[in-house]
Amino acid sequence: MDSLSRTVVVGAAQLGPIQKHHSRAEVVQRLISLLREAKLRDCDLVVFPELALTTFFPRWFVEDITETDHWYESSMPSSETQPLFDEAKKLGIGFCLGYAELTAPDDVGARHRYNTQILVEKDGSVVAQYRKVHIPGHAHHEPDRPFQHAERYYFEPGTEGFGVWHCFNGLVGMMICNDRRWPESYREMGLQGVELILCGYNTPIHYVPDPSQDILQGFHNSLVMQSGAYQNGTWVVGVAKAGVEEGVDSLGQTSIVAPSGEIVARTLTTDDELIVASCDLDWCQRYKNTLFDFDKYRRPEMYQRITRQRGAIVQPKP
Ligand code: CDV
Repeated sequence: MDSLSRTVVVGAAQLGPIQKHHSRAEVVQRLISLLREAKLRDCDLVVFPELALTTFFPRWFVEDITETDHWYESSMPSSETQPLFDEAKKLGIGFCLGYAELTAPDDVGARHRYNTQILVEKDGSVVAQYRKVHIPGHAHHEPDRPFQHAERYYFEPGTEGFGVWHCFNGLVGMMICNDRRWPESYREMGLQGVELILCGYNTPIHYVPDPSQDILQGFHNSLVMQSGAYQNGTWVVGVAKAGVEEGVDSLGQTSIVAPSGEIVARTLTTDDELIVASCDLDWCQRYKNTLFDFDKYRRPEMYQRITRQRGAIVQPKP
């Protein structure tokens, strides 16, 4: 990382499947191997997928949610994840990690469950935590499905929105998986000047509510990240947990997308695989200061004008 050029060398560390019987210790060793490879390739920052410490457990439904507490992290780092933090600090590499978070009891004794990503600087300091806003899937058991996607049972939506943080010589934001399909995620960060968006995902190839979308999974993944990057003049790093996990085939195609909307690096496998790109954060200004000069060209006063007049804004579902 060069403070004059503002180039950040980013590693997107795709993971192959994590099966149910794989222990945290085994997974953390895989993450550490990827960190070491990233060091050899001069990375400043390594991005891991959504729920990178466990199998994608929302594919199973259980009546008593507390039986699933072992899939969640109640502290970060914990004794099991501390070796990852130690290794990253020793190597002088920052990282972004997705995991299931179980909070400490609040004022009324309730514990909350979030789909979370943490961002750690090269010196080991925690920059920020982001909690997934757009929670897909369903909240109740749907026995006719070949597999569940019960994220709405296992996670509450985050309430803190889409922040951006000064770190890695730039302005960095986070989102998680389904967030990447929503223009609002990028725009919220774009309006704050974001230059690098980090996103982990688990995307089953088979989309149960509409299987006609299965063949389009790769296309839609690229479509949303490329347009989000271009329309907001930002780098986007999308990192998959890929391959056949507990019988469910998931998309790879981990990608690093430039502010031009071009994919500059993409994985070739559905295994553990590191791709690397030198991300020049000053490249963002070429788009932010020209076609997408928000101050000059955006027309916020026009947006939602008609829908507000007609009272036709779609309200969030309870
Ligand atoms: N983990 C996810 O958020 N997955 C969704 C699937 C369910 C569509 C995704 O947007 O990839």
